[in-house]
Amino acid sequence: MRTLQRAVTNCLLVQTKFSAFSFWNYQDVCDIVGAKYPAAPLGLLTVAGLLPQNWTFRLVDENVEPLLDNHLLWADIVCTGGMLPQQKSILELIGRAHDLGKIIVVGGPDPTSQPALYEKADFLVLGEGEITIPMFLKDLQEGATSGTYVSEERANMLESVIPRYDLIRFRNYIMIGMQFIRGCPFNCEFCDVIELFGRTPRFKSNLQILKELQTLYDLGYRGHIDMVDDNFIGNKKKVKELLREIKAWSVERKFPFFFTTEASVNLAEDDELLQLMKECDFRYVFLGIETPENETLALNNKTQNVNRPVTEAVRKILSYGMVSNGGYIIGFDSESSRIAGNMITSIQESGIAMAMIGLLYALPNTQLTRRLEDEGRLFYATSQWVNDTDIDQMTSGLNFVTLIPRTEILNNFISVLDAVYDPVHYYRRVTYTGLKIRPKYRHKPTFSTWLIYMRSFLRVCREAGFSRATGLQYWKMFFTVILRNPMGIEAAVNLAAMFIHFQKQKAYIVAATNRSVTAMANISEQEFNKRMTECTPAAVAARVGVN
Ligand code: B12
Ligand code: SF4
Repeated sequence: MRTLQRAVTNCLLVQTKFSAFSFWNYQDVCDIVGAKYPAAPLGLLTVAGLLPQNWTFRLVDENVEPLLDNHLLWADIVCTGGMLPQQKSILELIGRAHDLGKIIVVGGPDPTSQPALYEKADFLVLGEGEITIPMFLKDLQEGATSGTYVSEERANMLESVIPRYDLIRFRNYIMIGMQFIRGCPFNCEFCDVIELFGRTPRFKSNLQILKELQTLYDLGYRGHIDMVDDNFIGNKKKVKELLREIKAWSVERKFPFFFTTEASVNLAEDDELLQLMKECDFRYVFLGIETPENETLALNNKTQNVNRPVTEAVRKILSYGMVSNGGYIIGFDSESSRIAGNMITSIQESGIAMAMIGLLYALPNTQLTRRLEDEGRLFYATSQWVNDTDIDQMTSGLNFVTLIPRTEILNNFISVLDAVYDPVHYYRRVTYTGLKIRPKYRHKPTFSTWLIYMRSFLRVCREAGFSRATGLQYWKMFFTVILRNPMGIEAAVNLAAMFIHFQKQKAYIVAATNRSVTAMANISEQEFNKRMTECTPAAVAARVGVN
């Protein structure tokens, strides 16, 4: 084999497929706005920035276009990686690359958490690429044909590279990701972020973020940037400094971008921070709410949410022009028998339209997984792709012996989804958002983008306004908001568009969960748990053919 480092190396980066029925794959909305997939593959763009810049790169995102044999044949080296739901597609790609005689390098969160599953890859470059890619390149230069690279060391974010944003077609995506922080100071039991990235938040420099913004600007990108941080406000002092700089940069360039991010609920307690976010044109914030029950929050170490009234927080955030989305989990050991009702009430009262409700999933390599393993309650099979099941929090959660009867949890899950994604209830939350929001959008679309917005708006009117399920609700919401708070109509129509995806996704999840409930009726819970816990890692690995 020729030494790849010395030759002109053709490097193919492949973002493999996600499940079509994920909460996050709002394909209908992509179709409406003329995109192909919601989010660009930031991990691989960063990897491209870390590899030798004399290599020739090509990126194929299978969520956007098919991966052809010709793409693979062009490559000297194939790089891929990603999350748990991509496990099946990554394993398939390893086989396909090998069939065509190609070297394949695998990295990213799932391979880092479960390396044994990916051992057929030639190179496993795990953890943070900033640390392990140089180790891999050194070996490659010395003629290595395989290897595994791990490191306890954390990357110095002050030395970050600029992701190779030039490798994607912007129009394929609704948003482009950018990362400011890695790590989170909190300690939620179910969270893998603190295992992968640590509990001390590490920041890029403000200058680095401005360079990344400038790169996107120079490449001609305009529009939506998602700050992919797990908790953008993990260090409020730092983030305020950054926001002041982003604001000055944006003013000079007439606000080419608007932003979304994830934050903890205590965002609502800091008016200065909210004001700065508003001035930079932040439009959506994802809040990890998890459960309305304080005892459960406390038992899962999510103490930062205990006694924090979500309804007030959401109202406050709306008053600064930002829509809150929320993440919720069902299936905690300690949740009460009233959890379904409590969650529905909490979501309805808060007015959070986009509520991502999942079943508790013990992600590999978390405190929760280790505890369940110690207690003999973990199902190994469900963190590994077996048969044709998607690995998704909504369809394959509860990968452990539950203390509350499983069927009860599944029925609670169905009740919450049915209620929250009932058109009347959903549109009530959209109307609330539309009436309460006080936006001052700084980013103004170009004329051609404005035309796309108008076309998208007409499509939403057609699909939501003339649908039997939502027509009445849509027009009622539309006229209420436009007459009483016209500045809220854009946010409200966007949320209405999302419902086109949510109603299909809900139907899929409810049907899948009902199938699980039916299956449970034919087997005792004890027998089910016995079978699942007996499926050891080695047995599962043998079934998926990884060793
Ligand atoms: C943004 C984000 C999303 C976004 C966008 C995803 C996208 N397409 O870009 C959305 C909201 C859609 C999303 C959804 C989900 N996510 Co998510 N997400 C993230 C988040 C917060 C940031 C990812 C990111 O862009 N990071 C920045 C880049 C630069 O880092 P990176 O991708 O890790 O890449 C680095 C290394 O991993 C490595 N690397 C990566 N790939 C490769 C490849 C090679 C060859 C090499 C050498 C190295 C390498 O090098 C890079 C530089 O260091 C992470 C948490 C985190 N802090 O990373 C979770 C995270 C990746 N998500 C996760 C999960 C579980 C999900 C969901 C399944 C459920 C959920 N939590 O909502 C869904 C499924 C999505 C779907 N479409 O079906 C887990 C993955 C756990 C696992 N073991 O796989 C994470 C780690 C945390 C979490 N619990 O949420 N997610
Ligand atoms: S706040 Fe979010 S990112 Fe931080 S530990 Fe908890 S779940 Fe993880």
